[in-house]
Amino acid sequence: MQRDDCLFCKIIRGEIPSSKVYEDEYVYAFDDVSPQMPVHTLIVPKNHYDNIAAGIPVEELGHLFAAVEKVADIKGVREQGFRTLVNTGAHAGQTVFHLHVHVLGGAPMNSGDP
Ligand code: D5M
Repeated sequence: MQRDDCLFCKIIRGEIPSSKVYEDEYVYAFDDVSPQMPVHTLIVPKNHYDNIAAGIPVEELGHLFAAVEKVADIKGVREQGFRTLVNTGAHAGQTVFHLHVHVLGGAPMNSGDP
């Protein structure tokens, strides 16, 4: 299920443009509009969940994280390594309330990096 008023649901539906990296039956992946690293891609489930603490079924969660490996391959960061990050709620600084996995890489990261 998607939401009419959700930014990432609109991206999945193609109503807002995005730089697509990968798509399958369960997930859509696109480059972050404000990259924090040379590689910064977001992977979202096609069904809407506000965040990882909003009842996503384990099967969909599996598909979401299975896509991390595919995105890392496509973006060429699998060998060097990369960071995956999921912000949940206010204290974590979540700004878009559609569950998304950040895939960050392309350069060595320090403790202050995202
Ligand atoms: O991260 C939300 C992320 O979503 C943040 O890194 C910017 C990104 N963002 C916001 N709008 C867009 C569009 N339109 N395209 C691509 N990326 C976008 P959070 O974990 O919620 O802080």
